[in-house]
Amino acid sequence: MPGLFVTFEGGEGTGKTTQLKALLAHLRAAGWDAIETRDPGGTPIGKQIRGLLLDPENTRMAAASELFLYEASRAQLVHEVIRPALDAGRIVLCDRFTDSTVAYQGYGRELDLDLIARLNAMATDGVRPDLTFLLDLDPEAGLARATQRVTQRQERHDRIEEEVLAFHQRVRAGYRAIAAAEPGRVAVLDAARGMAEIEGDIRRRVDELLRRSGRPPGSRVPASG
Ligand code: Z5A
Repeated sequence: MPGLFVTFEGGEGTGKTTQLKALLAHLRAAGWDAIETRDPGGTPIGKQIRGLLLDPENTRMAAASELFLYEASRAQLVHEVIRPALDAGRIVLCDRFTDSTVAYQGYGRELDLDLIARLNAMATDGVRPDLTFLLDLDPEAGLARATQRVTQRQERHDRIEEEVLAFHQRVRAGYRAIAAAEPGRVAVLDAARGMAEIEGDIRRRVDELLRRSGRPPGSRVPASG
């Protein structure tokens, strides 16, 4: 695919959204044709599915229902947003993607990892991230950040945030296993550091990837690797 696909992964409150937006601003300022999206969400259908998934009132949702809803939202996102943008040579920055399902439903809910791999393959239809930033943080610290934000905005924790600490610890272990299995794709970042330091690491990695591509800003990005 001619575009470049970069995903941001990690547990609650690790700073994914903050870092994605900072990279987007940096790339656009440098003249690159970059877009942002999120999984779940990112499409009108995906927004409706996201509402179902995160509603804290949905306490009786079965683990299999949860898995299929995440995959349904992702299939729509790939079909409607990600694949067309990559085909057009754009840079796509996505807040969460397939690794979230492996970490949350596979390691967190302890669903079958082979089944998840097959569903991810079906939902993405061959679209895979070129580069993934994994923001790694102790779940207690991440949940504390999320709680602070929820309190400031007078919101409620969502259904997944309300899971017990042991769940979030399994999710972190899952992410680390993914990174260990795919070190070429997944860059692990210590998310306990200051925002500016993390931002610098991300910029350097992406700028280097773009420089190696040899294209001037604003032009199409050739396939990586
Ligand atoms: N989920 C799943 O189970 N399966 C799947 O397949 C997928 C998802 C795709 C989606 O929520 C939920 O769905 C998620 C996983 C599950 N679980 N939950 N809940 P989401 O992605 O929309 O929400 P989130 O992951 O919970 O994001 P978040 O809490 O918004 O966290 P974040 O994006 O990583 O962080 P942030 O919004 O950038 O920052 C959080 C706060 O920390 C904010 O006040 C920042 O100012 C602050 N912050 C950020 N960086 C720093 C640093 N470095 N130092 C100090 N403070 C910081």
